[in-house]
Amino acid sequence: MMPFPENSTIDVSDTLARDLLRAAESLPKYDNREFYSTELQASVLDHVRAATPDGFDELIRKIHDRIAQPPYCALIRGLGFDPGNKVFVAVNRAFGELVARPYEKPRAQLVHYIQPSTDIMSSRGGHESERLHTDTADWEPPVELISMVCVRADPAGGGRSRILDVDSIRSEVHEQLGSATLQQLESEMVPWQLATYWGGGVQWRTILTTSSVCWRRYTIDAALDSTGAKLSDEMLRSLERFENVISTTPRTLDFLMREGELLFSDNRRTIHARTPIAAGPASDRLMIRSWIRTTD
Ligand SMILES: O=C(O)CCC(=O)C(=O)O
Ligand SMILES: [Fe+2]
Repeated sequence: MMPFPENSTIDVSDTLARDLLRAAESLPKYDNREFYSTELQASVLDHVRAATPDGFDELIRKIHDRIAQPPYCALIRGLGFDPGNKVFVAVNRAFGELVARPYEKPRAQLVHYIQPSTDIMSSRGGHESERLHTDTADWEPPVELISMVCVRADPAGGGRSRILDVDSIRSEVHEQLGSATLQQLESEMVPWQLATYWGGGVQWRTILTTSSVCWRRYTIDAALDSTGAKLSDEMLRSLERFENVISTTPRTLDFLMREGELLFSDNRRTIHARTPIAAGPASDRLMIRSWIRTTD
């Protein structure tokens, strides 16, 4: 596997980090629930940005540039984060509206707290987050952008981040499975079970396009179960082989996020996972994530 590419990382100066943190800390404390308001998100953005508009805008522009190029993600080092998540919300809101499933503690909040104790087990073994996937594959359309900050890494070095981009996926599928399978995955639609809080139902879409990927086997299986819809044996075989290719390719990025590092990834052009955490709920690993609906 490959390390995170150095040219997709961004280092923030101490001065910029300090100015943004100070501006965020001068705001009142907001409850996580209040951040569902996109107006509040925008006012936090305006306030934090106002501390140093040029520095802030340059940082956002750099992140934008990195996400637009393969491997469609960016790792930002050196930012300082407040416990009330206002720096996090401000930086994220510069890209669009922060969105989440309806409020429900402990897992569903506008700013998501990802901890081993609330991980979802996979019926196929391990945890769902350990398989490469698209986030919100059960939304139509799935969110465009994911942002995640590491508050505490797993002390034992588990929970390494993995990212695989669509260009690498397409090349691997082409090389390992051939052009007919690549074409099949671009043209044959599969059903996706939509979340009950969006009214349920099923959306049909392809796994690949020339510039995007959507993958979460669990969501496809749920749709097949709920509708009784059938895919051809050939397509089912292609899905197995696809999963095998993506889970074994050496093109996957593999890296450990450290405290204070912020990762942005394009949820349409990458799939991601994390490695297992041996101590399970006993690990105090904490990641904070948000989903961003962009307008581009
Ligand atoms: O824990 C992580 O690093 C990522 C988890 C994840 O991908 C998810 O919960 O969707
Ligand atoms: Fe995820």
